[in-house]
Amino acid sequence: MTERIACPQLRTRIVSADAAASMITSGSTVGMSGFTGSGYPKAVPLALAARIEAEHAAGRPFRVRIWTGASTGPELDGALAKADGIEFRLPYNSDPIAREKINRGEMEYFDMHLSQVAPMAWQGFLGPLDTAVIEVSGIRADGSLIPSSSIGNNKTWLDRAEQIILEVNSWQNPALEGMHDIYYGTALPPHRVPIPLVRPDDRIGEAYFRVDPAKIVAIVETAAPDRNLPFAAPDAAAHAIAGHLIEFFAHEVSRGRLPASLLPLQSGVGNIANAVLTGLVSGPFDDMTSYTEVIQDGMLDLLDSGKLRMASATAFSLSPEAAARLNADLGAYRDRMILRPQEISNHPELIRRLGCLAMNGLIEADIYGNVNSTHIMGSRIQNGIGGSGDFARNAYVSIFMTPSTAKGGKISAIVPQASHVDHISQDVQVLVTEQGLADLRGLSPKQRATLIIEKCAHPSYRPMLQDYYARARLGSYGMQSPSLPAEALSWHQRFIDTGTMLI
Ligand code: 0RQ
Repeated sequence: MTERIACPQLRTRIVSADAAASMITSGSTVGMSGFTGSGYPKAVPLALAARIEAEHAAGRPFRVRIWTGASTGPELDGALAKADGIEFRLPYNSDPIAREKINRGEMEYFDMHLSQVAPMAWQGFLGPLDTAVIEVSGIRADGSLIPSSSIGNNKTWLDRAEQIILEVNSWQNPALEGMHDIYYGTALPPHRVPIPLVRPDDRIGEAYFRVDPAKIVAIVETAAPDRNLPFAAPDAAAHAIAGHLIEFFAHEVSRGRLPASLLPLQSGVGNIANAVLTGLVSGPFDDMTSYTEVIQDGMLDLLDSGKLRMASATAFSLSPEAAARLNADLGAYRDRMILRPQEISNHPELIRRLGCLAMNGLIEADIYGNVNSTHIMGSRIQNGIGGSGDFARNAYVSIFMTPSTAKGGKISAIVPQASHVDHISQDVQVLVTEQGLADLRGLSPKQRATLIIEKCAHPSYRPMLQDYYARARLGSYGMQSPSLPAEALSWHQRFIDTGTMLI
């Protein structure tokens, strides 16, 4: 296993996970690798959680502040949250135990645009970073690091941290080497220059992380798999949404508003986004590219079908089956995939230049097309905004999609007023449910409302929305975006009180 560590000087720093965890102090800030269940450290966080539990049992407080790329796995967020060891978390969480702590008010959570994490850390807005805990797939003879299955904010954590703990994971496929593109040209204003990427397949950086070896205080060897959750098999709603979208793209091509191979695809997290990618396998578009945040199962299907020429992202987000498929034949995919730092995969400058087609999931949208991606009933966090804002605001076409109802029909995804807004109506150009697609480009709020209710709402809620909107048009204080403030959130209150939005 030690053959993964080709630098003799660094081999002397191999220690146990417990020894490495003992170097992390209570109250400190720890920047960990990890992005959607890929490339997160798997041994040190577990050892840290055990240490925290022991400290708590002895009556001593011990909590840390955790920064990552995005979500991670149960060994990191799950274990540390269970140990009540996370005082503060950024920038994204989807772990159920951590989610519960956050929603009980027991953990502070800064849910932020993923492209902004590294710049904000450099700007000094987030405070100092004490320790970096980074999974890599190997260490080269010159001490540079071979990244693993996600890049996320690792470059920034390695550069900014006072001390570094590395996990060298021999489970990671050695064929990952060379797939990464680490761009070292970012700077703070007034020294920023254009990022020299003009096509999704451009390589603008290096295949390895640079690191100051003097900062590496511990190296832990592991052989544990990434743990991503399986995707749900696409249901009828997902198929219908995919169908509407493919029809929309074909229409845009026929009108000369999109090239025949479309523009670089960005596909968000979740089951629906994954199903849409799978749907494109049987669509009419060839030679597609993707400039996105994660490579999920559907993206792999598209690559396999030959319809997708290449994919650029910051991480893999694959079900265990798809991860096995990729690992069995990684060499064959290698030249068609690039993993980059998340400040580059999600960079507004690049998304705008490339003209990405952004497709993201949502929790609810209101009749004007304001989108809530994060908060259930306005107060309970589901996951976080993730990269959806980076892409939505800067996309060539910004698309949001959802089943028209949730929780077996008890919740309408189209509501009079969103209970929380992540994406303002100006950043939402197309809204799709299984009922239909509303092309909102160039429409005023009242035109949008009519179309969204007609095309996207579920038949059991459509008459209720029509009734609300008709009364709002009669009784509203202003007529630009008619609303009845006392009633606008009553659907949510009804759900909280009775368990359904239906009357
Ligand atoms: O809850 O698991 O308890 O049943 O939310 O919902 O329908 O499975 O949808 O997996 O596509 O996720 C917005 C959460 C959609 C996701 C969201 C409940 C529902 C279920 C999941 P259960 P579905 P998806 C980065 C892109 C923000 C981050 C982002 C997300 C659970 O897309 O996190 O966009 N987005 N990143 O029951 C109450 C509602 C609900 C609701 C859904 N209205 N009320 N519960 N749920 N709607 C960019 C990249 O490139 C990756």
